[in-house]
Amino acid sequence: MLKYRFPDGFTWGVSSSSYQIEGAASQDGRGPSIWDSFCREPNRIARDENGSVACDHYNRMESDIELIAKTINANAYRFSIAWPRVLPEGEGHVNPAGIGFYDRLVDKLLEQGIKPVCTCYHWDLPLALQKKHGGWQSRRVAELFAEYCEILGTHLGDRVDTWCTLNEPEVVLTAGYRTGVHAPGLMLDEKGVRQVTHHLLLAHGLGTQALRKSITRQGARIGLVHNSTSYSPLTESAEDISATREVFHCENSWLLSPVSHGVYPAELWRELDKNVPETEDGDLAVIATSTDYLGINTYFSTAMVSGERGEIPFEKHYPRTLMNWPVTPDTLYWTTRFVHELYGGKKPLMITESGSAWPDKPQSDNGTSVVNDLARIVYLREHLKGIHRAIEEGLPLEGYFVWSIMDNFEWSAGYEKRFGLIYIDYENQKRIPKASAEWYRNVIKWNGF
Ligand code: IFM
Repeated sequence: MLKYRFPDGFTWGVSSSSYQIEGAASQDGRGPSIWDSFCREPNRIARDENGSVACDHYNRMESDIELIAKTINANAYRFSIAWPRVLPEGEGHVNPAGIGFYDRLVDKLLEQGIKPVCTCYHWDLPLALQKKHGGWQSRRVAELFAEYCEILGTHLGDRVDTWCTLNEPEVVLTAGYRTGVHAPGLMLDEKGVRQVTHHLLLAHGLGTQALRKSITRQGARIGLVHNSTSYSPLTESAEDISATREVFHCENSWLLSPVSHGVYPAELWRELDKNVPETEDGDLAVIATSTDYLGINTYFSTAMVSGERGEIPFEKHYPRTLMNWPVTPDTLYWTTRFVHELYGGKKPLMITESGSAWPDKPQSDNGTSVVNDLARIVYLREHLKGIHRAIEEGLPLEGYFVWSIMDNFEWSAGYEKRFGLIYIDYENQKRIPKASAEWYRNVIKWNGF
């Protein structure tokens, strides 16, 4: 008997991204990305690791997809396209082998009965665009992103089920252009960072329009993937909920208000004063181009109460993952609820990433290697309860994607932080489905737990 039953047709997915798993960095005409060059700078990445081999997914794609189908039976797979694989210079010449890879990937997914969910940009900008234009500092790159999206739509738009324009613009601009801990490693001033923000939002709008124009599959959906800065009320008193909603809005509205309502928050604009970005007439209408769903990535939330105490220092009370992120399962319920109330309207929502890193290690069980990642199972189970509550209360949440299908290159943290449902032995590229893969497979099979 299931205690948590999900609606028929609920999307159970798994997620990945190109630079984190593909490897094959200079194979078949792929151009360099900003991450290839960033990883070569000493001390940028833990142990000076890089994604040039990663999970070698580029060369193992067919068997990887078969493994996903066999061991997890997910009904959707969210992957990203490496822009420099398709357009080695970021513009101009299309690399047939690059687009061919994604063509085969989409076909393979469909053959295995898995919906393709395609992210156009998950951070691996062609290096040529960084060198020539300064990356997202330039409005031109937003326009070139639209041209790239049109190429993707033209080649894959007859089969891809769901499109994500950008993955987590907030991380791109904060880590890439403010703190410099991600490629391209810049530390711009306030005005520079706001300009990058505006160009990313514009890229999302222009990319949406380009996809809309070029895709032919009936019912295909387009949306943005936003990583929410999440807050949950410590108690469910009306005061705590309303104080938390307010903080949530402050932290997320500068990206989601323009996308959902076509305005930058007036208060933020006032505070920015001379640091407001350069914009052109009509930009906000482009940014707010209608989309079909909103993707949310959330990993943890901060507990809030009303009144002077505000943010609660939860650190002491919660277990932490290997990322040192607190385990706060109610983030999924509250994030969904606040996004819906503040920005969603009737729009369907999907959790496009949720997951945890643990120090997973294979053990021998009668000669077979197994990975007993019980902490991940508990994490998933508790988080899915939040999703279930959101659906029970009528919030339009239609899908959930585990980050990640397999262990991978966790950006500046390198390979140590393992997020996967499938363990990767980087010495020999052996794949070992973890216990959590089997647990998730059963959730999918029963459509609940
Ligand atoms: O690995 C990342 C992913 O690329 C974007 N979202 C968060 C994940 C975990 O840090």
